[in-house]
Amino acid sequence: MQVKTQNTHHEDILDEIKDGLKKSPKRLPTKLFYDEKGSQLFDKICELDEYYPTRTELKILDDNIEEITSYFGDDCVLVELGSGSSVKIRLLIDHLPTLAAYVPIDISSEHLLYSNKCLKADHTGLNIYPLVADYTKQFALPKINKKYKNIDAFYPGSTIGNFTPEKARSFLKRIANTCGKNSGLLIGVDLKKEKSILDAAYNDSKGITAEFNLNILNHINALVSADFDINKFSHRAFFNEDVGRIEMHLISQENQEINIADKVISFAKDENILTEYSYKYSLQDFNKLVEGIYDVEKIWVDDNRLFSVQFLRAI
Ligand code: AVI
Repeated sequence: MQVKTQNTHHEDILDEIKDGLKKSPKRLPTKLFYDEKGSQLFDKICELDEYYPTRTELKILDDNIEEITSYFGDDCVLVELGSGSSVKIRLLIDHLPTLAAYVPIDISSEHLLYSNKCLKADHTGLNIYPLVADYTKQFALPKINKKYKNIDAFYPGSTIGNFTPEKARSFLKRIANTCGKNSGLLIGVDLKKEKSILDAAYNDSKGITAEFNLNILNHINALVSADFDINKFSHRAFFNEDVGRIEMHLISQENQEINIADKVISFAKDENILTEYSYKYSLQDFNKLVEGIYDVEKIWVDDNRLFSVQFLRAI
């Protein structure tokens, strides 16, 4: 299996961190949640009783897989944006018997190689073209040495919600351009719902989401030799109904100064750092978001209308 690498040259993460901490309110790049520990904590979040998105999306896929895969058509190339969802991708691949090629894209080469080794073992004839790339930036698909009819992408988990709507639109435009006119996009989109359900999903009783949020500080300590003490910050997450998003923050428990490389950054007691947005959409909101880029061909939802899986077609 040949692995291609693109666009992952290290932009200066230190500058990104310092720039974010100069803003008011302070903020940190959401992508820094996912070091090894953070990825393990995220896997645990996906299994929590309160965190409904993962199991709900999987059930929607499982219950409707025949109909869902009929939208992909024969001899397609399946592009997976972020290849962390091996159960879901296996379900798709098992129901796409004429699949021409599978292109998993992930920023982590270890992750990509490991999950594809497992997949290859069960699907010996499958043409896999792993691509190490940051799919949130411009990338080019690898050259596929097999005839195919269409390209269809898969973007599960409602990760689209972690972009602001403006950035989500530019991201979707880029994916539609890269995969081409008439390409499909099967996407998971978390829906607006009662505030209490959303608040609980990001404030679980075992404190795993709090640990996940605080871990960003340990990751930064290791990355850029900073000296955050996670015991001096606390987790705060809530659904902001006015703007339709979960906001995750870290709250400074006291007045403190943090060294980050050659800089000293002051935090006042109760000052917050924004670490993540997770936008929730109504079906109408999401239709509006993709307008002019994709047509929404089909929407599947669960019985409680918590989550949606949508098949979009690039215009
Ligand atoms: C990855 N992403 C879709 C998750 C979400 O729900 O926005 C990340 C997450 N943050 C806290 N819990 C889960």
